[in-house]
Amino acid sequence: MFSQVEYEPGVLLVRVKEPERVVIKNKVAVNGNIGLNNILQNNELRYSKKLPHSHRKTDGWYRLEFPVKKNVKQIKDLLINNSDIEDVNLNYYGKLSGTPNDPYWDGQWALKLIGMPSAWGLIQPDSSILMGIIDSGINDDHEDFEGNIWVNPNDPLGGGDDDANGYVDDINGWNFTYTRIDISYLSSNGNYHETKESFSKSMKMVLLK
Ligand SMILES: [Ca+2]
Ligand SMILES: [Ca+2]
Repeated sequence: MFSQVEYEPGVLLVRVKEPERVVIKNKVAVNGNIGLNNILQNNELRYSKKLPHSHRKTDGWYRLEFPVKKNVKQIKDLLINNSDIEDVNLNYYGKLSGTPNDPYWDGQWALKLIGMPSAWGLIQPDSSILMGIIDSGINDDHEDFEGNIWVNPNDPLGGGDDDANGYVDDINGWNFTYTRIDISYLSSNGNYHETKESFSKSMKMVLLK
């Protein structure tokens, strides 16, 4: 998730309409029309650089640098109306935003309290990471958990402790409160513990209770 919050002062990213004809070089649009060169010179273009491209359709982009005191939004409007120019953009800074698109986000007060949005920007999804969750159980029908709950490959259901770790059929985790495999969700106060959902997209959860 990215949000556009600011842009680089004095800079425009510009694509010429016919890259095989118009080339911006040394502060001049070579083979460009008079109007285009007037815009560049009147606004004191001080540097231009052709951006690397990987395909003919992405050719023709330039980074243009004007004095930072110039209003690049005004220059943008002038350029976009020029017949030699196909597209103009401000150079927006991309900034990671950890705020999810969950419609119930506003009600999950605890996540904001522990600074979860910042953590989301740091976590790299890796399903090989197992994370133990100690809580009051889990609603394993929750759509956010689908495919994200750890499955013990060494102790399938069947009534035996196949992996000999002392817990019979600990296929997703263990309920230490009652010494059994039941890790279903139990809440006496109506609160939902969304931290589990918060991490579940990044790693596999081992459920403990
Ligand atoms: Ca076991
Ligand atoms: Ca078993």
